[in-house]
Amino acid sequence: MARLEQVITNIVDIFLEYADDDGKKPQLNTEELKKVLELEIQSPELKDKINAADIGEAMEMLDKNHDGEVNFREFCRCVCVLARCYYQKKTGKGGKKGKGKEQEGEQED
Ligand SMILES: [Ca+2]
Ligand SMILES: [Ca+2]
Repeated sequence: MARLEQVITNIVDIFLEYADDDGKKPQLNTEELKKVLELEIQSPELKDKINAADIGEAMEMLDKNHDGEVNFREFCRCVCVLARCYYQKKTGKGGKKGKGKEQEGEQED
């Protein structure tokens, strides 16, 4: 499989594996979110970015529609935030505006 395809299928597979809601709409509750952040993110820089130690804070940051769970769309945003964080670290570019407050629908580049 091509590399980008691997990334895409991994994102979907990881989400579904941890969401674990057989039959129902797959969502990550607090416990599931904690697990996925703890087990699937190892690098300290990225762990810093999303505070898995304070899972309430992480949930608040990711749960954009405030239903108490992380759906796939919200999970994708999380991955995107982490990817940008890594990109910035690697290139020193794409400095954040608005002091870490992610704006819904922002598409700049
Ligand atoms: Ca679930
Ligand atoms: Ca939500």
